[in-house]
Amino acid sequence: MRRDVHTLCPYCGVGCGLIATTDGERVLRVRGDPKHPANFGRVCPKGGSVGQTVNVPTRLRHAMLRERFGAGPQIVPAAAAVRAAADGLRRILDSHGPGAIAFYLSGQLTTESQYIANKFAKGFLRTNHCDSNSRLCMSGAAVGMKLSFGSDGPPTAYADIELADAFLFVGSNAADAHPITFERVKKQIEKGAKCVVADPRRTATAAAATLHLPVRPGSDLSLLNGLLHLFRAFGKIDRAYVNAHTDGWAELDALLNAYPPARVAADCGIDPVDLHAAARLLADRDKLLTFWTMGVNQTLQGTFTTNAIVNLHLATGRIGKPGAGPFSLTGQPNAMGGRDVGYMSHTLPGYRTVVDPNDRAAVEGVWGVPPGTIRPEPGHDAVQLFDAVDRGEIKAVWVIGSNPAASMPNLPKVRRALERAELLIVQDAYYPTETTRYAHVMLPAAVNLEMDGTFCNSERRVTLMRQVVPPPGDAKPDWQWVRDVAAAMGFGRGMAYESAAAIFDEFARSTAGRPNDQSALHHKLLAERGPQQWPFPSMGRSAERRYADGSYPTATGRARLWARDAVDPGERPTPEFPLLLTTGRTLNQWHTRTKTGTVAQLNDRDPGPYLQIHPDDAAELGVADGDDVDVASGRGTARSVARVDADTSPGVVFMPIHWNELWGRAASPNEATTDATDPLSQQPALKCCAVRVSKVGATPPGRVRPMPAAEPALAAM
Ligand SMILES: Nc1nc2c(c(=O)[nH]1)N[C@H]1C(S)=C(S)[C@@H](COP(=O)(O)OP(=O)(O)OC[C@H]3O[C@@H](n4cnc5c(=O)[nH]c(N)nc54)[C@H](O)[C@@H]3O)O[C@H]1N2
Ligand SMILES: Nc1nc2c(c(=O)[nH]1)N[C@H]1C(S)=C(S)[C@@H](COP(=O)(O)OP(=O)(O)OC[C@H]3O[C@@H](n4cnc5c(=O)[nH]c(N)nc54)[C@H](O)[C@@H]3O)O[C@H]1N2
Ligand code: SF4
Ligand SMILES: [Mo]
Repeated sequence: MRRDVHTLCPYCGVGCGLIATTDGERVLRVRGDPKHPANFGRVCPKGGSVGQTVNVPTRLRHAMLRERFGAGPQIVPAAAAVRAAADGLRRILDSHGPGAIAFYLSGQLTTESQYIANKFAKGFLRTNHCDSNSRLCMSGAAVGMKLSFGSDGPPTAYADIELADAFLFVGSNAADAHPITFERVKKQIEKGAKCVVADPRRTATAAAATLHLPVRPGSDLSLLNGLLHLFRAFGKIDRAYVNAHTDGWAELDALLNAYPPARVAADCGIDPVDLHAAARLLADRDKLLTFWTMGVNQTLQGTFTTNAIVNLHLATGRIGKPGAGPFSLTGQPNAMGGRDVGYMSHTLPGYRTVVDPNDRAAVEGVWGVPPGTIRPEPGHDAVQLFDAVDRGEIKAVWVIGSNPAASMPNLPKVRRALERAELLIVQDAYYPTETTRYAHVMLPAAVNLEMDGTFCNSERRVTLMRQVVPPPGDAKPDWQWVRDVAAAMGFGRGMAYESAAAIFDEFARSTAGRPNDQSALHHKLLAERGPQQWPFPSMGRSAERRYADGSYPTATGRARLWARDAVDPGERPTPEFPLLLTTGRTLNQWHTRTKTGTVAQLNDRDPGPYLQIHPDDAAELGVADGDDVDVASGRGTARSVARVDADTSPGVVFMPIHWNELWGRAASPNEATTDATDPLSQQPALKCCAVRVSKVGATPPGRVRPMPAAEPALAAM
């Protein structure tokens, strides 16, 4: 019996709705959901092929235990793995206290799984060392929006794209990273809208723009202050809006004097004529959307740059109106859900924080735990967390849905930490990954086509996914593993959920009266009425666009204009490390490739790693296209293959993040990247590190190594 099931794409934060056809056992076909407001039936190559990633030899089908680092893993019954995880955590909890236990979660888990893991950590084990890969991703935008608006979460909706007449992309290569959203933007450009892209590389996004500004890495704050300086000169400041709805204009107004076009063009390494043209294009149109992602967030000044982006909109009154506003694009499919449930080391459900006594008390009430249970100090952020493991302070880490041995900066240090962990629990859907090599306990997870649950996308839209096929072997949804380990530790009460729907109900209740109120949402409503945007409060109205009335959830009810002076972008070229390495994505691969690496047509299109380098730099180094190169920083050395290409700026080299240790020794750019972090958001500056590139030896061009297969015994399972 064939049937169609509504689900959604497990890849990017666009959050495309999918319809999967199944015979009950296999995924027969996947297509875009014509009614879903994120994609109206469209899908990109990754979403369209996701059905092929489910039943592959590299799935982790059974639980495994490994006695110590270096020993071979043994397949064990699920109950034995739960026992081992529970006993290990109990031993460490009793002998070293909660501070010795950490969780590292993911924006690729369902809201339900994120919620229960966060609750278990902060409300039962009483450790706030519960962070997530969103720290590497959305932290700068989240902290920046909270400072500017009083709340995280973008104010905009995808429907604004069709209403906009100008677009600014800052550090976003949406054509590759958010392809379906960018398709909509492109249609508007074809209809006459103008588009400016600031990126050190001429990306597919830049190529589709009206104007590309090839800014120097880390110079965006200067650019944004410079644009607002020119808007002011053009008489585009909306005084009425500024007076009625913002605080801080006087300081910002004074700061802008220091950003005349000549200085800004010099800071950014761009032509002053282009700067002027960009300002004109963006000033002359009322309906401006500004998109930003990792080129902003993954810098030492990501929070400040977010503030500066918001300033552009507040100061010109282009916010809370159709077709206008700052639009932070979410990376992972459910990083927004993770922020909603408060899965960062300083946050709690409902956009609350651990440092606020009222917030703690409210969440303790929802969780049914005694007053004073939640600790008041923020836990370690991702970088600090693995540092604490390295120092031996944190002894147990439970990783769910991330691959930190590939995706964290400064990998030599992270690997050392993982080797030292006394108990590493890795809950993943695939095997091997770079991280499973270090795991003592491996718990097999269901993937999204195998379970019920919700994701929340970039426009704050919550979509329900329904199980399409059963998970293989002993794999099960993430929340069930957490529940079962909690029960085995004696924390049954308060954690004994029977369904994802029941967890969602509790989560929804926790948001009542908060900026991200979605207390009237539940699985049944989402099944009957389709995906919904928050706010979705029980008595009030849901809103497609936030802040339409100009009132903000701050103490004064006004938004804050922050005067953010350009700060030192961190690493600069030196004689020893004369080039700047930036890192990022390609259209057909997803992160560490556990999924996309199994799909032939995606690998055909994006077959292998490379180091993009400008012809002038390559000539100076004697590097030719296809040469093996070493990319060295003070921290470590990555090895790649040179792609000589004038689409990157001179002085800036680029490596995609998708090919890591399983592909080839030292293949990951994170061998070299810096783990220095933004002081406000603690997000590492993955986009900018000083490196030296040198040729290793000529190799045949076009060499492609296959994804390593699972161990033969596992492949047969
Ligand atoms: N195909 C695909 N899509 C994805 C993902 C994937 O793995 N594959 N991952 C998803 C996730 S989790 C995320 S976070 C998003 C990321 O989405 P994006 O942020 O759009 O992707 P990146 O390639 O990481 O970086 C974007 C651009 O930032 C530029 N950049 C680097 N430094 C600077 C700078 O200082 N200033 C400016 N203005 N630009 C700079 C880079 O050249 C790069 O083109 O993509 C999501 N979508
Ligand atoms: N140099 C550099 N480093 C970066 C970045 C960069 O731009 N440059 N980007 C950073 C960003 S923005 C991000 S988001 C991170 C991403 O980094 P990671 O989170 O490490 O990337 P993934 O490969 O997506 O890892 C997800 C893991 O979860 C598994 N998985 C998939 N679905 C499920 C599930 O439902 N349940 C469970 N339990 N497991 C599942 C996958 O098999 C995979 O092993 O990388 C960061 N690292
Ligand atoms: S745009 Fe993103 S969400 Fe949509 S199909 Fe592609 S990867 Fe999936
Ligand atoms: Mo991300």
